[in-house]
Amino acid sequence: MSAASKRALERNYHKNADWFGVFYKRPLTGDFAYEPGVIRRDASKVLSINGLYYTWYTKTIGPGHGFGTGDPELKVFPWDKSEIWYATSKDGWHWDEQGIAVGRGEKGTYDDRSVFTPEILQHQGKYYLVYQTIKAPYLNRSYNHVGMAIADSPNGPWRKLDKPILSPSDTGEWLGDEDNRFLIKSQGEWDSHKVHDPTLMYFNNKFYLYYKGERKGEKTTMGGREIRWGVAIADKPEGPYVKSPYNPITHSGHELAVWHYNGGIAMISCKDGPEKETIQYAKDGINFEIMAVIDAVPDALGLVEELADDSSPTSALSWGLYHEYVIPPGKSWLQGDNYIARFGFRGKNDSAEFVKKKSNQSGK
Ligand code: AAL
Repeated sequence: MSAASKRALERNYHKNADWFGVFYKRPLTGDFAYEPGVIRRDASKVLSINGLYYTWYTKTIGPGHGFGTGDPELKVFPWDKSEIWYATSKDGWHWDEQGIAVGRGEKGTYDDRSVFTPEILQHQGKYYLVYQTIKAPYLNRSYNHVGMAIADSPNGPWRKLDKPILSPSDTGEWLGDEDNRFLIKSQGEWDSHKVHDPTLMYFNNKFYLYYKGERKGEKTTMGGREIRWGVAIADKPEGPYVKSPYNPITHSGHELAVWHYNGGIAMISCKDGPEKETIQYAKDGINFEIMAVIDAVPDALGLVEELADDSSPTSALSWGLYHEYVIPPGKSWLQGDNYIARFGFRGKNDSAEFVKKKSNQSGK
């Protein structure tokens, strides 16, 4: 038997068709239609509250200029100098921007430069926003942390916690004083430089905070950037969050979307790493196995919370939000815009011939 066949059997390549499917993309109307010069990106999950859909996202104005411009006030990345705004929709197609939810902190606070890439958890009548934070000045070696804000209504007001709920491990050591994140004496742990893309889940009567880790002296591996994910667990939503001894729990995924399925946790990853663009499942929320390999996973998926159900592992992906880049000719992505659009997902169960077969069986 060939090495490939041994691998195929070992990894169940002939199974799990019900976890497979195809993404498609559609534009949105209203305030999520593309607006030149405006960046709307990294939408959170979509919550359905009193018949209205809600989502939270990163919003800034104007191009990024990268690091080392000599002007510390110039925007570095599209998500620099960001605020977290929110929008609502009656039908999931036409969106109305409602305003700012969480802004940057006062000068000198841990989030005075940027708050961005939010995720939302609704729990026992309260709303918890988790998001990335940066303190000025924004340098190559700046640490990124995770903040939290709490509200009794999706329309706010939001009360920020006075310090981050999650921070990089700050292990490893930089080499020299040049503002270069690749010059290191030692890399330290997998999340020694930044913690990103927080996703808060209530699971097994505890709060599971999934997050991406970036490392000092980041290397390139067989799957590209060495990007890994971990989980930190708390008994209370405000924390303290304790990083799992099992971390890292993935070795891939620039952004992950996470949902409840069949008493466990499922997730899908987009770019970066040897297991990028896979759907994975962990009954314990920690030990993930690959269930499917998917093409062209859109960027920064915002799933619709209420769609997750146990009738199919991919119901949660039926539709949701993601973001597109608009890069002016001759310019780099740094100087481009982002707008939020809508994805759909056709699983095996949605294919026409399957639906026809199903209806024949049920005689409907
Ligand atoms: C996004 C997310 C995080 C990164 C940047 C903005 O796609 O992974 O938020 O920091 O890119």
